[in-house]
This record gives sequence, structure tokens and C-alpha cells, in this order.
Amino acid sequence: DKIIANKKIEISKHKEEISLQELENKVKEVTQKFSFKESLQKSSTGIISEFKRRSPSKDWIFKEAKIEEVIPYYSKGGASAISVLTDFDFFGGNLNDLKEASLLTNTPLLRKDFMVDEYQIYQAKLYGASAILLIAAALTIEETKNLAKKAKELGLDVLLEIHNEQELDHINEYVDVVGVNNRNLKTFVTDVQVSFQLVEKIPNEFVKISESGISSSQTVKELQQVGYQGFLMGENFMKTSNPGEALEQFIK
Ligand code: IGP
Repeated sequence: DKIIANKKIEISKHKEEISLQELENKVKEVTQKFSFKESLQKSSTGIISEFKRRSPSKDWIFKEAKIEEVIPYYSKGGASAISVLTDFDFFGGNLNDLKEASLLTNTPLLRKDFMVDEYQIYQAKLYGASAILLIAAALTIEETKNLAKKAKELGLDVLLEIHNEQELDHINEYVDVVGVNNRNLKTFVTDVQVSFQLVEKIPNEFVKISESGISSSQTVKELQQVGYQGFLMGENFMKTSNPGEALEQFIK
């Protein structure tokens, strides 16, 4: 809740610099990116590698990480998609990271942030994302639907993140991908079993991905066998001095 309150302040500051109207106009000139969802459906690895400098549970993971030293190597290393944290307070990221990343790769990019306002969806589009994240735990059913609808209008794919069966009620017709976060956002405890337990509850019309706490290719294989097509991995790569290389080795 504190995170969301902070987000709203951040958004109002951004709005003072660029109004929603101005942002809407700018977005009209942005070209369509490759689809996040299709990339997951077509690709063999399904790995969504994440660029994150820090996390609330671990503090700094890789404080000095530079976009240009990681993103091109994530692409070359075989990522199906790349997740870029744009939250500064908790993850040490920003929107310029996303922009920079989009200039360095054609691999679909996910804007990873706490999305609470349509203004952020326009930003995601302007700064080069292919997809946005909506976290069920942080949104009402109605908010989720409105934000997802807006994203689809702008040609962005929608990843809905859930952590338990109840949150499946946030699914709507605008969602493309359902992600099971293995990490409980309140306790930070990670347990891949959450993915195995929830997979059957998610309707098969959605691309299913498993997020957080994944560090072995054996786990990826097992998740694949039960129906997951995407595997969102951050720390496992970012904790090394060369995340792109770590991804390449992981996929081999
Ligand atoms: C990556 P990990 O354990 O591989 O570093 O996790 C990703 O799933 C995690 O960063 C994440 C996240 C989120 C971050 C999942 N959902 C929502 C911020 C907000």
C-alpha cells in the first residue's frame, strides 16, 4: 500500500512535466513492437530475463549494472523477452533504462513496475515496451480491467500477475499472459510450488508463465512439462558480474 501511495506521487510529478494529453499525442507516433506474447509462444527457451539492480528483499543485487552491458547480451544469449524494472525506490530502475533497452534490442520488453494509472501505460508505450505488468494483489478487478483495456488499445500485451487462486478473478478479456509469482509480495518468501499448484486453475487460452525464485534448468523443464511457456528470472542472472553470459550458460 505504501508502494502504491508512492507511485501516485511519482505519477503526479511526471504529469507536471508532461500532461496526459501531451503523452497521448507523443504515443501516436510510436511504432508497433514485436509481441511479447507471440515471442513466448514461438520461442524455445521461454526465458524472460530481467534487468534489476536491487530488490526490496535483497537490497542491491548489481548496483552499477548498465543497460548497454546487459540488454544486448540477454538478446544474444537467447532470451524470449526481457523484463526491465522502471521503479526507482525499490528496484533502482527508471524509464530511461527502458528507453535505452528498446534502442538496443528487438526482443520484446516488459515494463516491470507497479501500474496503478493509465498514465503509466502511455509511458510504457512511449519508452518502448511491448508489454505491461498488472499485479492482481495491487489492483481491484475493475482497475485491472480498465488498465488492461487501455494497454490493448495502445497495442501492448498484458501480463496479469497472480499469487493465489482467488486472484484469478482479476482475469479479463484483455489479458494475454497470466504469470504466477512464486514470491509472496508481503513476506518475500519464494516457493516454486505455487506455480505447480496454480497451473491447472489457469484457463488454457492464456499463455502461462512462472515468475521469481527460479535458478535451475531442471525447474524450468518441470514447469514446462506442466504447461508453462515462460520463465521470468532476475536475480539468478543479475547477481553475477555478467548477466548476459550467465543467461547464455543457463540456456546451454
Ligand atoms: C524475478 P527473481 O527471483 O528471479 O529475481 O524474480 C521477478 O519475477 C520479480 O522481480 C518480480 C517482481 C514482480 C518485481 C515478480 N513480480 C512485481 C517487482 C514487481
